[in-house]
Amino acid sequence: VVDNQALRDEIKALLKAKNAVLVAHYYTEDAIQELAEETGGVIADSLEMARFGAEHPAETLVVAGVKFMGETSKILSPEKTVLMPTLEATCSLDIGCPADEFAKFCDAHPDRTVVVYANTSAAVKARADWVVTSAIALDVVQHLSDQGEKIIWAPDQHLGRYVQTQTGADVLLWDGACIVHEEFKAKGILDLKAIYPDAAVLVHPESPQSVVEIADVVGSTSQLLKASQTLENETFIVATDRGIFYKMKQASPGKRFVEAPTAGSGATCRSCAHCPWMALNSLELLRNALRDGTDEIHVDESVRVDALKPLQRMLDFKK
Ligand code: CIZ
Ligand code: SF4
Repeated sequence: VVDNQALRDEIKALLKAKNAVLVAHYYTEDAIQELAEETGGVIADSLEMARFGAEHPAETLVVAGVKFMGETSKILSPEKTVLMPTLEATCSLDIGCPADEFAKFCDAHPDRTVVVYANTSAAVKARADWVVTSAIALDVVQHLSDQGEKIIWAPDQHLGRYVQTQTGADVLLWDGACIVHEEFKAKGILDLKAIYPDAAVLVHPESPQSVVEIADVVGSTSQLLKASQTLENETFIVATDRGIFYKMKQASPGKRFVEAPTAGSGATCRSCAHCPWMALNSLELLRNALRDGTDEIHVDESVRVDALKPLQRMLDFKK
């Protein structure tokens, strides 16, 4: 489309003029992921987005994703300007874990180490001992459990239960959920397996336990992407946001990728998974933010300093 092309050209010129780089999540629309690729930015999960943004020399980071990802970038790179296509893009996990209530919960269990998922506000991270993403959650909790530590896990109860099951750690769960992954249904996936018996089932651990139990591979977006490349199967049933298909198809053009159903009522995918907040990111809003400097992320300095500690712990752990 000509209009789209003009918009893309405008964004490319603005990125150069503002010494900015585009950091896009796997769940954003194809056009945004393409643009990140074409302009020397990155398409990544939240862990790699944060790392990339912190290490890149650009003065401005444009973070296409949801708000906690922009905040994480700002926490790690306070000297950089962090823009987002829209600050309205949030996350049900972030919403479901208000900082004041969470602080009370932690205060009531002072003997527990506080581990929070990256999908939280800066203020919640500031109350934590550790921040983890799904790519690193098992390793960190195993490490803590091996040292005899008892844990508070927040906010995603499904990921928390998965981590608890896999590590045997003593985990107290907050009761949050991702509205996208929580909708995947084991029955719908099994119906699809009947059509594609050789398919591998790839599941993000924010999905319910019954879905995790029928997975061939459970992992973060980056781990599922890797599995889609390394496994020999021709067909993959994928239980995560369909935005990931852009990279999966690009990496393995000969393979078939099928969206895991969320309706549970049969093999036809009626309401396929796509995060409504990720979907708010558009080329147009991205252009506006870059052009006008709107939708800039600000994090209170005292919160930032406290949130940096558990985040840095995660980044150092992985090295
Ligand atoms: O579901 C999300 O928001 C994910 C997978 C975030 C991330 O860690 O990349
Ligand atoms: Fe949050 Fe789920 Fe959307 Fe990810 S997919 S940003 S966890 S609501």
